[in-house]
Amino acid sequence: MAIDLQAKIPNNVDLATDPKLQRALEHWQPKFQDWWRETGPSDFREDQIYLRTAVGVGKGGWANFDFVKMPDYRWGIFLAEPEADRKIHFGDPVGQPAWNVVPGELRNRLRRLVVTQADTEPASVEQQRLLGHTAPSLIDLRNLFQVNVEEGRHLWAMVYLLHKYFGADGRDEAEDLLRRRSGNADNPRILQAFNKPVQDWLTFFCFTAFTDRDGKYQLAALAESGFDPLARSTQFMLTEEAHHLSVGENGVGRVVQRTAELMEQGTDPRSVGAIPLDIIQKYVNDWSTSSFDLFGGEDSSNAAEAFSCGLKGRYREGDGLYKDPKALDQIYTTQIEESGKLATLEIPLRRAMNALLLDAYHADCARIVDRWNRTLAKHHIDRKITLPSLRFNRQIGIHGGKTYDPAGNPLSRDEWESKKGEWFTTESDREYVRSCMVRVTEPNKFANWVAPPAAGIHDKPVEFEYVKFH
Ligand code: BYC
Repeated sequence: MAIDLQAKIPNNVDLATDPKLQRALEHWQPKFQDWWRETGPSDFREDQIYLRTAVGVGKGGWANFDFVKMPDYRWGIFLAEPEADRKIHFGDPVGQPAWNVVPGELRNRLRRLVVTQADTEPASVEQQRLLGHTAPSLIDLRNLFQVNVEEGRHLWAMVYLLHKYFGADGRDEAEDLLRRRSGNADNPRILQAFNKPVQDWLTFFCFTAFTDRDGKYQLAALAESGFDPLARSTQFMLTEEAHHLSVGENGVGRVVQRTAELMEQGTDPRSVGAIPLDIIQKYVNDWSTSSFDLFGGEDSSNAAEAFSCGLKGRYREGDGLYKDPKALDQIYTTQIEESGKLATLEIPLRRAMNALLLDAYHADCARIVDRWNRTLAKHHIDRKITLPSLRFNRQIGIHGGKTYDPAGNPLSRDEWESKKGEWFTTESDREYVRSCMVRVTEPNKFANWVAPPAAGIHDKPVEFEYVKFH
């Protein structure tokens, strides 16, 4: 696939051969830049940041690392290489050639999926807008901005699909994506977790550990899609997403490590501006459970339709993990509170696609929490971070509105109310965490609440000057 890096919009989709589409996207470009100025990282515009920019999609050599001022970042449109004669590999149309145009009857459903995916990208940039001012180190500041610019690129990836395949409706949707605002009462972002405030770095690390991880699973399910341009867009987005997840996993891990080091030497973390384990646990409770909600209902006719018509597959569907590509005549079994006790609930498999994806996600979250717990054990701390049950604190789906403890045992509403202060942050916890957020701007220096990372970025050491202030 030809890569055009000199074009106004860098791309590997032959934009130059489609002048109408090119014009439409070039018309959207300044609006995107206005949106970035208005709601993207506040300040830091003149600073040189050591950033990765996508310049192609080939394995091993897809990105360039260099100093860039964020407003000059080259947001481009890149789709993974096409696979010759690709066939749809799940749902009712299994075995048919993958689509390169949108089948008319699937248009609305597909547009809804693309818009929902797209909406999360600018939302996260808006949520993280002010964090640069309290970055605990230069490398963390750089990582924040790396995540932000790439979420901006993911918006471009989805807006390309809207413009190219959805005509005037798609162009309207692309405009609306720049109009909605995270947390705005009148015009909020679509999914709930993307309207929550992200005001401190422990939240940022939990967000990138848990909420970006939802991104990984949703993108992976869309990368199975029978609509080939969506599959190829999301495949390449996953390549960039891996770094965002490591920022979160390692970020929380470094907070845990710092707290563990202090506890091991008998110092109360609070006495030195570091974060006690019980507060870390409360943040984990909050962000893991609001990320569970991002999977939609466990029993969902939307999810059944998206699977049946070949638009959204199961996690790693293409790797042959599942016996029946049609997922017919099978039952998904789970447990739900009924009259104060757990009872078995059976859901036809096709309707349980969100639940299946959520199970895979939960297992992945358990893996990262285990890793944090190994750090505690290494420092001889006899405590653990726990990942809540999928039933805990749910607003969406079969458990929405029911009350369970973090292990998933049913509780009365009164018990829940009396315990919730132990499980979720209070204003004073959040205020304490905010008070720890001191800005550090010297290379190789770190705020006292977070350990340095184990490694630097690309081929640079941790002590490298990742941001050069103007
Ligand atoms: N909040 O049938 P249901 C990422 C709505 S993150 C508010 O149960 P469905 C990223 C739902 O829209 C990945 N509303 O579930 C991370 C539906 O409304 P409509 C983003 C919610 O439709 C960090 C109704 O409830 N990508 O990339 O199968 C930084 C009934 O829904 C919520 C995607 O999500 C909620 N939590 O599943 C940057 C992939 N949950 O349509 C980026 C595309 C559900 O009846 N989206 N609702 O008005 C989808 O696949 C599906 O839309 C969902 C919902 C999985 C989100």
